[in-house]
Amino acid sequence: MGQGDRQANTSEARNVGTAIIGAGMSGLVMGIRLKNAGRPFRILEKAQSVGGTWRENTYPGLACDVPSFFYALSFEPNPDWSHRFSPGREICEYFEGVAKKYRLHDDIDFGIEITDARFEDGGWTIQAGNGEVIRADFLIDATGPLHIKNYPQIEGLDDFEGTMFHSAAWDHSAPLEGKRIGVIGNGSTGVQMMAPLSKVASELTMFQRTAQWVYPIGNRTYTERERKWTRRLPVLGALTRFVYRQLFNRASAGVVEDGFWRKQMAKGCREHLETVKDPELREKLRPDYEPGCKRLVMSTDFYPTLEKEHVHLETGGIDHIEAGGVVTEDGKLHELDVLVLATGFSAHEWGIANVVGLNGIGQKEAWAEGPRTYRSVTMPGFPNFFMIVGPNSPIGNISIIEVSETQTRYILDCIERLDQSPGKAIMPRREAAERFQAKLGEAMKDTIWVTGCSSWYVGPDGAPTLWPWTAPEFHRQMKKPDFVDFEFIDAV
Ligand code: N01
Repeated sequence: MGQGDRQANTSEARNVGTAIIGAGMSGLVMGIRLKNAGRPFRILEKAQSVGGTWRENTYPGLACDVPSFFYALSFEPNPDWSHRFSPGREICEYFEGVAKKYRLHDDIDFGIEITDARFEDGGWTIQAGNGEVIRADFLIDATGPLHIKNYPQIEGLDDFEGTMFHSAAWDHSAPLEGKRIGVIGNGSTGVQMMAPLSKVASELTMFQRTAQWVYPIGNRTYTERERKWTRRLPVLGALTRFVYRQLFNRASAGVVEDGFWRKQMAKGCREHLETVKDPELREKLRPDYEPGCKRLVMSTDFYPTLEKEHVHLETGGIDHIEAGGVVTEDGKLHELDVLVLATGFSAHEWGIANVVGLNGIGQKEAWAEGPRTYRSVTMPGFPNFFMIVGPNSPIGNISIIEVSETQTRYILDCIERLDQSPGKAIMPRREAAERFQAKLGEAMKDTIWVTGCSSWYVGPDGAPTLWPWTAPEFHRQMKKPDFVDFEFIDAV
């Protein structure tokens, strides 16, 4: 688009006040905060419904391995959770219910994919895939880190003649009953689907490249009686949430500092591995790195599933894929009808395709050597731009719901601050962001994530994009924006 066309388009464009990209959990929370504050906003969502990751992922066995009472908004308790770790569909319905309650559907443009946003003429010009140009004073990226599917680079992948799909694009029309099913990948996703698939498959094979530590936490069902009491006495739900929150926030210290919780995590995983009866299988499942270095997998049914007669664990490495199935490095063809790619996400392709800040510098250019933020939420050189669950958010430490609630409150504080400085835009000072990055790098050295493993936590620059401090430290740093670390520039 030429400069002249752009100017003509921006003057005609609708101004939405604040543009939030994505109607997943974070986008909805941001919308609620802005709505409660009486501020104009639109949520721009590429799909036709809300729920983000919980809308996209529908694979068998999908659940959240953070307890449901904690994986819920603090201001929207739900007494009706069916399980300690409720199924994905139930979580999606919960967020659909929240969106409905706050009448957020009136504030969402569905089916609008944002490809490009740039700061110009004191605000953001946002280009949608359908050709529409939107103007906004504030731009909030709520796209999250786990939405771009990672398709494995395996020779012959497209030659497979059976049914093949990524775990986040489950083909529910594909018959599974009595089929020979293969699963590539043994992260949280691959592990969760194994037990349900084993109940329908004639043969089920998991192709494991790197062994995973598995921490055993059972998933119990809440009885109707328990739910009735939680409905009657909301304090019971609040208490359950409080207990899980305390437990998770404390235990998560184990990933950022050595000590009691790290030892407990390791002990739990190692003891659980010893429950595998077959010594050969047990050794195949034994990782050669510290528990917690990769994102911990939680399951009590994975090992028993692998011990079933018709379930196999292949660790020999995949050589190539051909029409009939997967060929491992020993030359053996594993014939398959269905192949599931539980191969995760491109977790380091942050945000939308193109975000351009001051002086025509794009986010990708600014992050050529790895993501650089100020407290995960803002970036120097990008006025009135905010990220929810951006790089170095504590997604490997605490409930992501708590992360979003905290960051959205912080963002609103920044936006409201501008009421006192009309005509200005806010962004962090470069030296404040550099100071934050330096401390981050220093603290990262004590974390479990740098003890020698490969994982999606670690970016291409070799640095984990997680929060290297404890949960209380997150809340301390994010309690209120420290406005001396920000600059207010003319936005007119
Ligand atoms: O993805 P992953 P995921 N050849 O990246 C393998 C969240 N989540 O979808 O370890 C062969 O963890 C790869 O092997 P390796 C949670 O945060 C939450 O499972 O790289 N294998 C690995 O085994 C989680 O961490 C819940 O050697 C290949 C797997 O694919 C995150 O989502 C539930 C390969 C990818 O594992 C991602 O989990 C589910 C190749 N070419 C997910 N390429 C909750 O309950 C990749 N792999 C909240």
